[in-house]
Amino acid sequence: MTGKTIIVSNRLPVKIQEKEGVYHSSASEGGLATGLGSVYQNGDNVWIGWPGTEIVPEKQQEIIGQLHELSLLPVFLSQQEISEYYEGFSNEVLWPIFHYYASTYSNYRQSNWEFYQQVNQKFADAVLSVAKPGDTIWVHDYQLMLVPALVREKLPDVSIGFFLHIPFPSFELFHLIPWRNELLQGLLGADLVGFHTFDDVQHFTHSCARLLNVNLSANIISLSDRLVVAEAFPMGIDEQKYASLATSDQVKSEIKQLKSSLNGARIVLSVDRLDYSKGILQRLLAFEELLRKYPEFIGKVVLYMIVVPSRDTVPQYKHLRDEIDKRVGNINSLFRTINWSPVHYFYRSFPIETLSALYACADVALVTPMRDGMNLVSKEYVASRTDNTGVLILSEMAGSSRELIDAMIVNPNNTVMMAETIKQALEMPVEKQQSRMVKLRKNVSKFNVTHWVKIFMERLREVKELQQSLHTRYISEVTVKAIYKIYAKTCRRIFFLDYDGTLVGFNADPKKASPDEGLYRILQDLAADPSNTVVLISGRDYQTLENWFGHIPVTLIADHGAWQKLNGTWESMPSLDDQWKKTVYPVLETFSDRTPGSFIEEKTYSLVWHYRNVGTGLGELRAGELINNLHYITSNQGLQILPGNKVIEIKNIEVNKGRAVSAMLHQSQYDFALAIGDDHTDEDTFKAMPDNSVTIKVGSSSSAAKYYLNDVNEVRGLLQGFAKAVVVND
Ligand code: GDG
Repeated sequence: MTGKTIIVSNRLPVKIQEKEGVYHSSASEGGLATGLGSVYQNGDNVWIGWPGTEIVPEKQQEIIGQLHELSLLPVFLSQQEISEYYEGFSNEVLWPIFHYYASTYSNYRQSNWEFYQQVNQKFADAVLSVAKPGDTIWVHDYQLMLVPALVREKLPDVSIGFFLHIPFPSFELFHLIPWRNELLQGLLGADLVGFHTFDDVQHFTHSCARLLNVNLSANIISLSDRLVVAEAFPMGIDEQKYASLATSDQVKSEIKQLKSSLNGARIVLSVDRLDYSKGILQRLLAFEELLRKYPEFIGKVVLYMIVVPSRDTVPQYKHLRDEIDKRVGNINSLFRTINWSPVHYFYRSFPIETLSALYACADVALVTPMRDGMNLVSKEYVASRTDNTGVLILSEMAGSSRELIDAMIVNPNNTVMMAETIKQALEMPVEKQQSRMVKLRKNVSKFNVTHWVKIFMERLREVKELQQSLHTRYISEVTVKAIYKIYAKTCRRIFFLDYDGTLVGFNADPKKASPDEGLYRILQDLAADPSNTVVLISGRDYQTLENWFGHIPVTLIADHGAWQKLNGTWESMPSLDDQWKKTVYPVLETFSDRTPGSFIEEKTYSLVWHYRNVGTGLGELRAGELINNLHYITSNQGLQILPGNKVIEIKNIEVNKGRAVSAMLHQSQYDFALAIGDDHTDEDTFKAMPDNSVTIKVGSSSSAAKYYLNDVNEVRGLLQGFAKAVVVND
């Protein structure tokens, strides 16, 4: 990579603290800081973010200087910006919705949204103050979803990646947010949008398709100027750090102290930031259930619960803290003995060495969030188990449960089952613990944070290359001029033009997509030149083509080549059979009955199932099912199944546009041949064209065509130019 890399996140990877008017910075141990350390501390690279505290204006220059030494660039935020952008919008709108806490905790205030926009602009300005074309920018997390588009606006060709650390919710939740479209458009400023899991990718692409009406093909979103790739990159940790910490002298002595303080009681460990998404209250209920149902554990097991203070200025978090206090008090008062307390609860953070000692000591780690993007604690526990013992109980709602499949997976709402699972974990024989832990450790070690950074950056480079290769295929003005020049010098020319999606846009009712005056004029002008043969080659039935174009001097090929109008009369391909329709029609009928908005079109030699008016998602789902069913029925019947633009067409294998095109090309010698089309069926046309011809696909997805144009308007513009081309070049 040539340019520098710029990391952008809400918080810088250092903590700034003020002591008697002097500011000090100390490194933060977060997973992101560790993983990206190797990136931002290299060459000209830089990390942009908020220093985590309000800095008075007269001290800002000094802080900029201090942080510059560490390759960091601060974005200063006022108290009001922090409370509206960070606490108000990020933590009271995005966080709850994205963690499936819609109605209870989300608060939609216009002024919070305005501050979110304003602060995102501030971050984008900071990026733009250092970014140059050729640089790579990697933006992190839900606080900065608008930054990619804001940067793209000013630096259209720069490489931008975005990674979301929290889950992306299903459409049903996401579309509740009043500013959902703006948020998606912000993200689509990136070239690559990364998530922890494949579910998140699907939720995101689905929301884009439903709300923005963009073209979606698997995980690729096509915009008019670019394509954007969405992909899962499960984040890892610095597993070696945790493994070696666990065996360091300092940690060993902490382990000793801890063990002696517990009088041989076994440890169930829980570590989280204070957050309602972490399932802390449910976990306490499960532990209480364990003690109630299995009193043999009284005096033998403790729940060691660390809750790291976080966002406690937000009212819901304060309330949660009070609830935890109450429930811990309740359990302790119910079960405590003279020399044993069931819950050891700490509402504060500890140095990493203490955390590591706890990971190394804990017989069971109880990681049961209600919803979590990934959850690094589960991976840190695994990495710390250097002797391969210990049991991880993991919520199925944590992103990490997709990878750590050898954990004991639980539903965090099922407190009864969680209690049973804790019991099983405490009673699990060592060999069984080891056989599970070995597999878990392999996974955590292979997919570590360095690997995560590496594959994200590699993919971002690949996406840029993909975009560039497509870009070169887009017909530039220079190419258009060259085509017009050749056109002007030739005298036996043929044009194969598809109709729907090429010459006219799509309409919910196919009958309404009729030609307009402008299109008639373009075709008539083109056909007026005696050197030109203009062929309309469509999947439409011949009656429709006759009605629409019978009166103008163009050659018509209907039904993908099953019908042709030669010398003024329509002729069908000889010896085509349509008996198969009797078996296929009832299948299509069943699907139409089950899928509101879909309908069947019958043509002479084909049947078409249309699903343009079916809700997004359901249409695609049914289309997939239909294709599966049809494959079974149509095998050995000489039929082909053609998925098109919101249609599935079934027809005889002999009928395809390519055959019709070849036949026409053989009838005469042409010195200029051009074909334009937009869907699967036009690929046969492109393949049948001679090497020196001009083939153009409408839309930028992969194709056998040499070039592509974006839409119908661009096609019409190109065709209009031919009439003028001759005049200019004469
Ligand atoms: C977000 C997403 C996603 C905890 N207590 C102490 C301490 N910690 C450290 C842990 C761990 C980190 O905090 C917590 O990370 P999680 O991943 O568990 O959760 P979030 O903070 O909610 O993170 C999450 C993550 O982003 C990364 O993408 O996995 O889903 O919500 O590293 O070790 N560290 C120290 N003392 C403590 O007392 N030093």
